[in-house]
Amino acid sequence: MTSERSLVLVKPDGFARGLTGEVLRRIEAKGYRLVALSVLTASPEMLHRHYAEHEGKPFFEALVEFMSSGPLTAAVIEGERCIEGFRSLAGATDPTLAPPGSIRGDLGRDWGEGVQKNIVHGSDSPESAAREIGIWFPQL
Ligand code: DAT
Ligand code: MG
Repeated sequence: MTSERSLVLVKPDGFARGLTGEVLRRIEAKGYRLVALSVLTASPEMLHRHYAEHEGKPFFEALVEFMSSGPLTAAVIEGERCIEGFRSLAGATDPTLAPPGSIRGDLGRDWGEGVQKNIVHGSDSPESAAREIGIWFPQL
């Protein structure tokens, strides 16, 4: 058994476009379970912690500003290899390069705003998942 948990965000662009249900539908259709679900507007402080690995990169401040610009949906999902599995469902970071069939490939738009508005976040490793779940759902 390699059941694991991952932290998923429907980012403010996806939330504003009404895509939360579509993202959750794909997660559930794949067979992953929802463990926790929350709608909130994240503080810059939370996002500095969440995106700590990117601190100092040229896009970091704009990313934090965008991610704190409005409500988003945070979820913890659970299932066999769901960390890798959700990354596959999401597709590549750049929505133009993400394959059709993936969330970013089907729904993501890169219309002059770079790759920032790519609808979803998913943890990239068990260590990241544990760290991120602690930030978004400290009660778990
Ligand atoms: P991912 O979200 O696929 O894990 P990442 O961790 O490399 O990608 O980057 C986090 C987010 O930061 C990403 O979803 C969008 C934004 N981002 C990444 N690279 C960027 C770049 N070169 N310019 C602008 N935004 C970028
Ligand atoms: Mg990442």
